[in-house]
Amino acid sequence: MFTDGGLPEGDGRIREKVLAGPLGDIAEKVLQGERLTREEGIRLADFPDLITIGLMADYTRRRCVGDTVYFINNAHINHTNICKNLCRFCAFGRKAEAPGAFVLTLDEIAAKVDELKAYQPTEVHIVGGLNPDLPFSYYEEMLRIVRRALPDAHIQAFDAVEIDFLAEVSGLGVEGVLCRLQEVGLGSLPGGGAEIFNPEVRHEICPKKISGERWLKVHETAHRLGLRTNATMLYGHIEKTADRVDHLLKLRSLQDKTGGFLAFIPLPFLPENTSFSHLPRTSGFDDLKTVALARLLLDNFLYIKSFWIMLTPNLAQVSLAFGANDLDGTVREEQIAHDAGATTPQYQPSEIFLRMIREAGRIPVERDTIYNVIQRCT
Ligand code: V47
Repeated sequence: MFTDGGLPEGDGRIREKVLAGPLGDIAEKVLQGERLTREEGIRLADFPDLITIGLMADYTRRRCVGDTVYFINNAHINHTNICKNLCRFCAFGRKAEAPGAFVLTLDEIAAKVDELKAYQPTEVHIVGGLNPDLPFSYYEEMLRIVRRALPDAHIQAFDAVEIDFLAEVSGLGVEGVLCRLQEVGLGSLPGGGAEIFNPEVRHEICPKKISGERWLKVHETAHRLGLRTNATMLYGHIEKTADRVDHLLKLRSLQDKTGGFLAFIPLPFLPENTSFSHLPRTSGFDDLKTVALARLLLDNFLYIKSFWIMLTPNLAQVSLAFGANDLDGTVREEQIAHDAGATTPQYQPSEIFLRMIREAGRIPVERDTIYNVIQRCT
């Protein structure tokens, strides 16, 4: 057991720990590559022995996706923080008249992407607030500007919540908006806005946001149109274990149906400057267990991404031993996490990713957004 590319043969301690322990039945299923149930997910998530869960997640990671760990040379742009939803967990969104509210003009966006030319990012990642003053033409023109300046970069832009908003603003519907944005360069959708699908939790943390069902519908529509998308889960606020598991299982079901998701990114809640600033930050223990849980339940997702900006580089690196196989990217400028108290830098050069990944005994690969290999850094 745990021998084929997994753990050292004959390590009785580990066998005893995992197979003869209270999660032995789940470990057997993991070894057989069998799908885990909701109840098993809840048992895993509630089980205090992080190492046991980590061993299973690492085994699954190695068997399913091997030793490659991905990173990307990308750049984030946040075009506005004015938002009509003002989610209670979010420190980034503002009312138009609030201090610090901003909208980048199209000229400012042009100047920003011009600056990016020097770094030749292979991805430009764009997300912002739901700003009622911006016409649909602003979004189309923004993508044209990025495409003109960086014709080879993949544009990953506008999460499902923004797409739903644009469908309303433009009167084009979700499919209409996605087609129009595809025509001007949209390549894929980021995974934000998923939060936690449970409607009661959603009502408490983001009462004005589209429902989880609607979020899933937007992704399903995108997948039907040939757009790949990512998925996230915001954890560590008021949700319960079962809410996390149910969230992951909803993503797994949609992935069974469409196969359109690329990466899953667990996002630890950062409480500063939010309505939940009284809550503590997530613990390293919980962060690693959440990565492992995602790897074990999301058996149809190839990429479990640890977003180093929110997780910290150190924990993101350790998460490579708990099921993760992607560290996201260079980023360069980030506001959503930093407004909520992230103390990480906003930029990390490729060399740091190489070191983080090699130190973990894995093979660094620079990828593009849809996981084509740009460079295998052996
Ligand atoms: O949609 C907002 C979350 C998301 C907070 O798709 C918060 O590859 C923690 O989605 N604490 C934006 N999280 C970031 C995001 C993302 C990041 C990196 C890669 C990808 C990808 C997507 O951040 C928001 C929201 O879910 N968020 N406020 C907060 N206080």
